[in-house]
Amino acid sequence: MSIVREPRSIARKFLARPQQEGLGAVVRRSIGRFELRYFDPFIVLDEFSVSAPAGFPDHPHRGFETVTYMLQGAVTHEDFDGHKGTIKAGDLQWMTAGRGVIHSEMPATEGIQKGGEPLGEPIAQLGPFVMNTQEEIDQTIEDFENYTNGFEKARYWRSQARVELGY
Ligand SMILES: [Mn+2]
Repeated sequence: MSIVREPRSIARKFLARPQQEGLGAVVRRSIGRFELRYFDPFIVLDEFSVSAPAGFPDHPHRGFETVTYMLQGAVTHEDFDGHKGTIKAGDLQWMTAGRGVIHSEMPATEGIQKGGEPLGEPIAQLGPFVMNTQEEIDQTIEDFENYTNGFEKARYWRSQARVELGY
């Protein structure tokens, strides 16, 4: 572990404005917005404050890990591999998207989402997919659309949250 001996100056300040995400959800994105595209190893840092029925229903990920830390309330995670669980204030969930996952995160009261240690890898990102090259992004879209290479279970799976929402 390194110890910071010299205070570092603030390089840049900007406002993480609220933006729409998921279904009627609003997030304040700091890392991952125009002013701070990447902050290795973090791709996105979202702070969200969401009440039911808003949330983040069924959506895909590939190529990175998500860490969700709850400050207040609770959020229920479901994924197409049959994992389901609810995290509450003070709980942390770490999910490895690996080569593909579809999951839902519903509903949350308040939380924060971020990723791990510096990787120094090239990054190609398109929405919920984070890879190293544009070719891999293109392949991911193809896999997602054709339910292949990790997205096989996406064809028929629907989260219970989504079924309850009726769409
Ligand atoms: Mn997600």
